[in-house]
Amino acid sequence: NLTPGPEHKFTFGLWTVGWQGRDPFGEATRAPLDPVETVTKLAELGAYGVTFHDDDLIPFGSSDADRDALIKRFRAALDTTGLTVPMATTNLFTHPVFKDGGFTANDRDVRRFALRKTIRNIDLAAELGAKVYVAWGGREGAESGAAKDVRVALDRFKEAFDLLGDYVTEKGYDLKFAIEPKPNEPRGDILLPTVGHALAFINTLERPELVGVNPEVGHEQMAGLNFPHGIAQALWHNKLFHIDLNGQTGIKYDQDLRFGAGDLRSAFWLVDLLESAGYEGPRHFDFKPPRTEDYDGVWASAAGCMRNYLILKDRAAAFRADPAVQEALVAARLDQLAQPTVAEGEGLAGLLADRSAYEDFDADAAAARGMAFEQLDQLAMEHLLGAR
Ligand code: 3MF
Ligand code: MG
Ligand code: MG
Ligand code: MG
Repeated sequence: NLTPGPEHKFTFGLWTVGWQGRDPFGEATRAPLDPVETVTKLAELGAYGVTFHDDDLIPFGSSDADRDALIKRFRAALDTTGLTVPMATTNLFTHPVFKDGGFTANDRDVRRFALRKTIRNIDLAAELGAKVYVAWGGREGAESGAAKDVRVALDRFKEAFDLLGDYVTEKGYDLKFAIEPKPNEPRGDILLPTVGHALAFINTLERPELVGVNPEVGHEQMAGLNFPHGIAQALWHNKLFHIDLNGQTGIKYDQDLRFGAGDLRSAFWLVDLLESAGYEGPRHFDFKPPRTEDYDGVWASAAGCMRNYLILKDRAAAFRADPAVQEALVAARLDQLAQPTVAEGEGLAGLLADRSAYEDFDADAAAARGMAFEQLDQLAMEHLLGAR
């Protein structure tokens, strides 16, 4: 079934299909998109939900009356279409006031403003039923050494998440936070640059259970990392609270290609992982339809994200169901990897007493065993290419 529907939990940011194509070298190539039109169109295409930064829905500096009116017509569109809002986030990067960051700006008044701006949108997120609040610290970073005392900035970063955790707890909101790592762009270097950095940081918080990660395909690949490996570790820590799906071809600027474009093999292993691990969160697309496209191209690109996910899901299921693959997995000894190295009951003493583990172990014979990984990987390739 390659037709997207709400059961697939596909979601899109207002800022994705709404990207007007402004880049560092060129002006917008598309007219602004009304959030109500986005909601209507995404519902038609089979999406489950829509996500937004505060400023995507309510332009920065709007009056309270304008804000209320904008929220009201957005809500009406959600009610009409049945689209949900599973996640919301804060824009702490566009306005020049955030040029040195939000939660870790050197200027204390800017940090206090960033917290208040976030809290205001958290109230709206909770009202709209969001379960996850994403925090991408795009401007939390530096271009030069002495400009940012990173250890002190991390104190401020922790302070911010501790305060936000206090806030949602006091309010009784059923809302968790997801930190979105990115190595660079727009800052020369961004704090919490990868999934691993973010996971370690979360352990220092007062309420670590409230905070997980929102990894983005392209962001990890910009750092040359294996995205499915990062996702596997986030899942292993029970910290995959949300995900940003898109496409990227290697270490370069943040391309935000439609999902499935870019590194296709990595996308295949990612879908295989999400589906076999039972990830239940939204499949959220954070992509940018290239600025070459008009609105027909934008909607074709959005539809392509969902269709590519479903095609890959189908290919991954066929791969897992193939008896030849199951044999190849055994030949590659995945079943052995699943066994504890020291058996239960055997204990450390058993290992130390086992002469076959060391004194009589034939390292050369073990070294001579092939791992049979190439046969296994070729089967995956053939499933991915539709040759099996
Ligand atoms: C930038 C991003 C962001 C985040 C968003 C939080 C503008 O590279 O990926 O998109 O995803 O701010 O959801
Ligand atoms: Mg991004
Ligand atoms: Mg990106
Ligand atoms: Mg993102």
